[in-house]
Amino acid sequence: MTETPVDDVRRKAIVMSGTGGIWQVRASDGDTLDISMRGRLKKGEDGLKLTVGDSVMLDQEAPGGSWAIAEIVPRKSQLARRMPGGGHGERIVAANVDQVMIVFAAAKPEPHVRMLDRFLVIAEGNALEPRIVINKIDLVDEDAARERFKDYTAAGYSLNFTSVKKQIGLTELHAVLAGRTSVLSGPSGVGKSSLLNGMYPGLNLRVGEISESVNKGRHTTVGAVMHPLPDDGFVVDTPGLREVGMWGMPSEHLDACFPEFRDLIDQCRFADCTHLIEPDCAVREAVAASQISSERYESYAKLRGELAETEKKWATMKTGSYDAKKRGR
Ligand SMILES: Nc1nc2c(ncn2[C@@H]2O[C@H](COP(=O)(O)OP(=O)(O)O)[C@@H](O)[C@H]2O)c(=O)[nH]1
Ligand SMILES: [Mg+2]
Ligand SMILES: [Zn+2]
Repeated sequence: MTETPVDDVRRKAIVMSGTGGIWQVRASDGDTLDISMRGRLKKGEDGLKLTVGDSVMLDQEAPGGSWAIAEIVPRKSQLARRMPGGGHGERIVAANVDQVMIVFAAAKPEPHVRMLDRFLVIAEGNALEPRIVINKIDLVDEDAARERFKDYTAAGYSLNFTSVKKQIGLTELHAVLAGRTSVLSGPSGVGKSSLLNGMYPGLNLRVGEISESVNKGRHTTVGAVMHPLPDDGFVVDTPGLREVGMWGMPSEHLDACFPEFRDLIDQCRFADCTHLIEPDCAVREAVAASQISSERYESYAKLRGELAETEKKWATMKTGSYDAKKRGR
């Protein structure tokens, strides 16, 4: 059963969690180790900072000695939190992610579609496939719940409707997670931990924790934790995902983050159409003809405004007036 190490002195592993320079990694033979990085890597000379989900090579300084992370294998994808100005302050939430599961409750707490759209844009902006999970359907009429989220089906998203309490949709969701690395996101209290426990009883995650709102600052520094699944997949639990911004995204890229807009963008009269005020805008025409949901369009308009605001602020900082203000304090 045990996989042979890559060679006598090197082993392949995946980073599961990490704090204060000590990383918990899972070797390909299933061993879990608490280890640190070789000094050379700590400085990030290859421009990569280690994060949960990273695939790494371990080695031993001397035969029989302790293992350390010697190399980070290039990522195939990542979920990043970006700050204005490109690389500035970029923080990677998780690496090698296959899909982002966005979990909302059908009720308790009431789903906010504006917030759902924000989560979708974060995933789209990172070129990751989002999927939507609507949990707690035992609290509402299932048909009404499907009707309520029909804009998302129309936009091309896959939805799973679940109830941990009544054991609805768990087998389907389980199949979606198997063999893949998924980031679980969504507001607190929607049942993310309950869903994972329902599908994988061995995980024993704490339910009903209000960690996210109470200890926000602390939890964002602690960061994401990855759990291995019995069927070869991984699930990343990220307490702070709500804080993961899309604020670094250039505002002109936002339209492409709404899949139902994509085919129309080229049909606007102006190549740089913002889809807010221009004449002959194919996106607004589609909204007027009810081919695009006006709710989704409202989300777009609101987020576009936010991104433009951030860009303006950032431009002011760059020109030095921000520094001048700071010195004046
Ligand atoms: N009625 C109902 N309650 C649920 C369901 N799933 C979770 N809950 C409850 O919702 C609360 C929050 O669940 P939790 O898993 O901690 O949510 P998380 O913050 O998203 O991880 C707990 O009291 C759960 O018992 C469900 O399908 N139906
Ligand atoms: Mg939880
Ligand atoms: Zn347009």
